[in-house]
Amino acid sequence: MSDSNDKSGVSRRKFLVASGLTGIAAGGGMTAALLPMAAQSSEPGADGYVAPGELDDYYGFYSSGQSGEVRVYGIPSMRELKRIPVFNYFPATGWGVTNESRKILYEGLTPQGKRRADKQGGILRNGDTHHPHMSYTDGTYDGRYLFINDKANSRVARIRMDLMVCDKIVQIPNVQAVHGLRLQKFPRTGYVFCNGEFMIPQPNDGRDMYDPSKYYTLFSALDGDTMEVKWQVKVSGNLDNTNADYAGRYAFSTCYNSENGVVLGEMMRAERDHVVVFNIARIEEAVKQGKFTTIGDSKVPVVDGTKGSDLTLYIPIPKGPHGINTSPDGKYFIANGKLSPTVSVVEIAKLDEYFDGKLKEPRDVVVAEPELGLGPLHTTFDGRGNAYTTLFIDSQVAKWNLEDAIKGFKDGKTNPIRQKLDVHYQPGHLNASMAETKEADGKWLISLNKFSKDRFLNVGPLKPECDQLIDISGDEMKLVHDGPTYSEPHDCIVVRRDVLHPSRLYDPNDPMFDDLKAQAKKDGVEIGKDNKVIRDGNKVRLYMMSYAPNYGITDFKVKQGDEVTIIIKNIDEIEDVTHGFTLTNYDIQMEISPQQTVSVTFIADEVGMFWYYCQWFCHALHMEMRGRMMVEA
Ligand code: K7E
Ligand code: CUA
Repeated sequence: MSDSNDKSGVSRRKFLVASGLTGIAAGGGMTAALLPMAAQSSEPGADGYVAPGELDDYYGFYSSGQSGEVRVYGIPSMRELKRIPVFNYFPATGWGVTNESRKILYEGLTPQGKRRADKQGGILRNGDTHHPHMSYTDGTYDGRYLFINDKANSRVARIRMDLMVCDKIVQIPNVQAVHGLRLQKFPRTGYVFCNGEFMIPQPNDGRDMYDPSKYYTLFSALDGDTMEVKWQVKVSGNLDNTNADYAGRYAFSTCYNSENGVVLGEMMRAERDHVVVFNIARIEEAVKQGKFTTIGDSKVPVVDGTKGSDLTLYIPIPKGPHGINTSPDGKYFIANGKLSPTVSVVEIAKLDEYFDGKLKEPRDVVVAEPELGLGPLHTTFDGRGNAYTTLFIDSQVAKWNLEDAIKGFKDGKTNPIRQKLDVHYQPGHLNASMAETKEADGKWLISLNKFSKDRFLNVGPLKPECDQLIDISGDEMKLVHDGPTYSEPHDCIVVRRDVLHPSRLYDPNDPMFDDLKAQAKKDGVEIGKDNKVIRDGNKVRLYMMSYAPNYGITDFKVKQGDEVTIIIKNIDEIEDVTHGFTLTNYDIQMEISPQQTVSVTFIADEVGMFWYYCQWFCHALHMEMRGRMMVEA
């Protein structure tokens, strides 16, 4: 079977439009009404319509806010394809239930995080994902990993793109609320940069908590390969969003609380806050030379990047800047004013000049500051020199031209604004196809709107958000689709489908199964060949296979109080034949996809007979796929 993610998208698309038009000709008025844009437009698929059975051209990877997961969409159809559990508990797959997922959720926690998790049965229950970003090689997506922040419990997770499952989670020490997250784009990822949003007393052990003048926060760099925190930078003010250049030299973060306030009024005082630029090479050098401290029980090197340090540059920016976005040509970054109607354009080459001592004033790096409208939050790009900025208060997306903005900054009259499009309503992030890479292709733009109000059937006080699909391939932005999403994707990236080559089955030789194999070897069992119950004191390990519609073991007995571990390999090799294991009234449920091995451990504390069954519909005899556990007193 050929790879469905190859570059045949163009021909599929042509076929789609051709068949759509045939349908109109043959089917008369009804079909034409369903396909209005296809009939009018010469641009293939400009309506975003993807016919049944057809595949999308792009993947969308969405965060999910307070739901704590990552969602996978097809773009432009806006069809939701998958939810990847990360910081949440997810019964359908057993995330937070299986031994394998619980290890991922636990082992990267800080000592404080482990103490918290221990009190709650070994997991933290909440997550708040904002910023999903895919690993880079040479300035574009390489399809290895997706990284995502957790603001609620200050964590960063990594998702393997071959399986679309999370394989590592680390809690960042010495910070609260990991918010902004972006990746090193060159030469590769490399560093995962993340912002601790809130300032806290350091160490946070009760000593300075009533003295906010002692609070500060840290910018962290972790290694995307090992998921170790390599270094942290102490900063002045707080940290909101972050981004990196395309040369591997700088990262930069917005700050909305340069006042170091702890209540709203204090945080709003200054007319200008700032962007702090991190000079990566200088920070690495300082760490190498031992010019760092550590905080509390953390061993992570912390360098001083507060105002006056030569590791950083503080650029004054009006007022409470939020999003920060690098143009795909690598020349500029844009800080979005939020409380100021302006966005500030910084020329990245001028950062070199500043750090070389050739520029005196930090503001000398700003080359444009166009006024776009009320509440600019985030900006994206089409790869043709245009930028698109969400205006939260105006409920609009503003399209503007970067070179004209720079010209206008000099001559005081060139107007960079090309178009403003109403969106519905209150947009936060927006992202265009491949816009976070040097391969920005300017086809589709998603506006992630915080409020849907009247756009969908009323479902009570808590309503979905409204993510809108906008065609940006032509001179004018065209709104083509409303997509409801539920609490609460902040951000998404739109990735060309040929970047990714997900597996169809698990690979039984994947190192993720090594721990189970080692245990099985000690027990004299071969996973996937044997169905066996091993007793080891009061520990019972049950190894079995699943294959539609059977479990390898349909009856087993244990004694009350035994610690029981169930290890199941799904030996089916047919794509999409997923089995499950649900132990009724024992609150256990997990997924076993083809060629996957999973395990779950529990105490058999309730005496009696308990059915287990397969909860993923796998076969005509799926209802019959079950067995009994006997727990003897
Ligand atoms: Cu909601 Cu990126 Cu967390 Cu802006 S952030 S809107
Ligand atoms: Cu196996 Cu349902």
